[in-house]
Amino acid sequence: METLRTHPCIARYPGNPILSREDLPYPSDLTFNAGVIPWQGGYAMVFRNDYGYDGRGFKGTNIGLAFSPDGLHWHVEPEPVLEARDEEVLRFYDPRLTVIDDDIYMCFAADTKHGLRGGIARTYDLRHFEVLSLSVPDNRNMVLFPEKIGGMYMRLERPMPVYSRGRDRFDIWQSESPDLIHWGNSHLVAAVEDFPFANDKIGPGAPPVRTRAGWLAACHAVDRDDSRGKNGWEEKWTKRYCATIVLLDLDEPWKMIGHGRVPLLVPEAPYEAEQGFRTQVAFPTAMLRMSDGAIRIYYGAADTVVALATAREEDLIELCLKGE
Ligand code: BMA
Repeated sequence: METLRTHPCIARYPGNPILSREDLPYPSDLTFNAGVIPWQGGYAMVFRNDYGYDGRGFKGTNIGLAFSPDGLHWHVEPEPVLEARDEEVLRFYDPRLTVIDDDIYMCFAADTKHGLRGGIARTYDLRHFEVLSLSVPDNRNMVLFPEKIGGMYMRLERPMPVYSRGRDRFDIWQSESPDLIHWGNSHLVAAVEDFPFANDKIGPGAPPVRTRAGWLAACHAVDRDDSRGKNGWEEKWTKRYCATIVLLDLDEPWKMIGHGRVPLLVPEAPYEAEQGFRTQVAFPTAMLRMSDGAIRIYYGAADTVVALATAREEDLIELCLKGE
């Protein structure tokens, strides 16, 4: 795979990473993949925390909660807010947050004894979660649109059809629901082959943001190179996760108006490419539209920390429309 470069419209926050294990008052090895929303005049974040690494695996995963006055500096609450304690569900992870009509929803992945499931939960305080729906396996990387479209709730998702598509040829789909419980009327939105720099799989990243030109949604796009050997803590890690961006029709969000044909954010900084558990990972999970025309993109870096990058909304639209 050729050398990939981060798009010039991206500026990494100089204070990266914005959250790491050192910030947590409870056991943590990896603090990453976070949902972020405006909250009570500031910002709230839920994030994935993997803990208890013994050289081979982790003892567990929980979801942590943090607050910030500016979205840059974060204070972590004393205890995690969610952890699976169930015979069937092994863990919850990769939370994404969306506010719809003043209600807060968290999409999450759930590893269960019988497959990977995508879930949606409602919360009023970010501490108590009512699970509304869990997909059939295998599905994850769900994100909700922040408003109903044509009277229906909308989500992007990433089913994993191993049997029919071959290993890891996974695409982005959209489904709709009248009540956030029953989902259907699904469409293919974007396929791996739409992204020349990906040869493996793609998936939704951040819940979409409304713009004048369409819904902007940051996604991940993966290239795999089996010659990549030891990277990070594992013996072998052959994938690279770049962030990319797509622009979807405002009224028919399964229609892609445009998308990046070059990556948006390539793991290059030391905390993305060199340090941590799985090097070469930039995994976007949240986007905020700021009042000054900037879009903030929060992403997991190296599956180890939470990082932040910004771009002008108009530059992201142009990138999608031109492809580069
Ligand atoms: C995906 C998920 C994410 C993770 C990413 C990179 O398949 O497991 O949680 O950040 O891989 O390792």
